[in-house]
Amino acid sequence: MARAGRAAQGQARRAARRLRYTPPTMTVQLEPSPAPAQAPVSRPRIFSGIQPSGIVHLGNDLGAIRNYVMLQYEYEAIYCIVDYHALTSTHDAEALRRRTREMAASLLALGLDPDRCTLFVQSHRPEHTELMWLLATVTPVSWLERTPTYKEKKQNQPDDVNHGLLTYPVLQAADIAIYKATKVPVGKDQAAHLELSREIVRAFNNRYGETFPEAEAVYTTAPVVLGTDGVKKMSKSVGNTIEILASPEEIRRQVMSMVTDTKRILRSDPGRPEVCNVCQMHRFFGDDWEEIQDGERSARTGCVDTKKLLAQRVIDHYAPARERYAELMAHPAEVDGVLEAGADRLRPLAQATMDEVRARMGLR
Ligand code: AQP
Repeated sequence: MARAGRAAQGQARRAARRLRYTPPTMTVQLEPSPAPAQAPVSRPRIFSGIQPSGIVHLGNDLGAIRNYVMLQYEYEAIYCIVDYHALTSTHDAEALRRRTREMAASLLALGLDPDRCTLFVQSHRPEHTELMWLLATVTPVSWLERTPTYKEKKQNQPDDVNHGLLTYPVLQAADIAIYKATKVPVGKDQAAHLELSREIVRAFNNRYGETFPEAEAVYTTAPVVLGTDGVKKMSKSVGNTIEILASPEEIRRQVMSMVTDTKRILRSDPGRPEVCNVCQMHRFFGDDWEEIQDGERSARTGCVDTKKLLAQRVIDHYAPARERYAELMAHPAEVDGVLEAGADRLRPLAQATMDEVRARMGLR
């Protein structure tokens, strides 16, 4: 009886368990399961720096800034006003402060959008100089001494051959490496510097393990832009610039001072547009540059006509930017706010790289 009772209890428990188990009811017919969710696609990071020179010249825009603007839509773009670099030739504190803001306003006026890119001032992220020191310890002095710009600067400012002039490329390497940027929009005049940056990070990676990518240059279609003298690279320190945000009168004066084909003496002489700097610049300011070149070649047009046309086109092209620039300069707090927000946004990135580098080098 007792055995029969235990058996009955066991049956009851099993029945109860069966009752508790309610098979799930399929209320919705499921579609085939979707592909696994993907992480948001992160955009490759680019970095570029520009000196706070106070003026933006045609070389800057054709060689680099046009690309800054275009690439901000495609990349995670970081643009830096490199005031530490400027200290190698500028020692006027007030001028440096003013020019830094002017450069920021110029870049914003030319199309940088703080919602699409990060614009900041180099000295607001002091990690740049810390990394520079660490990279300096893997950089042979001979690499720096052979840099063409160092040789040039030594000639241009013989009374001020400071250590910063020599170390300049190491700071450039640090600027790029600290954000692990993989691309660098620069003018073709910077090709040697960028190669040196790649060599420096390669030397670091070889010694301490793969840490930094070797960033590649991104060039515009423009060659190294020649100055108004038609011989040297357009450059502030040479004084052969066309200042694109200057007044129309100033732009006209600068363009009209341009040296054209030196062998074309008379108006009736056929010109050589392939060596004429003015004809070459027309390529960037209209679709009719071949016609313009043809006019020069056949002496249908004179150099003065071609220069007047170029001056007008440069003035017209930059008129909206000139207006925006004036507005921004009338609201300096807004410009400064963009720069501060930019430096703040970059803090975690810069600090993470420094943590990694210090650990690799045995500093922590
Ligand atoms: N002439 C140029 N042709 C093409 N690209 C140029 N860039 C400068 N000049 C030319 C590009 O502009 C960006 C900013 O460079 P930077 O800050 O080195 O330029 P900068 O100081 O305005 O150059 P300068 O005038 O030559 O300065 P100084 O006289 O002080 O040395 C870079 O991407 C550069 O390639």
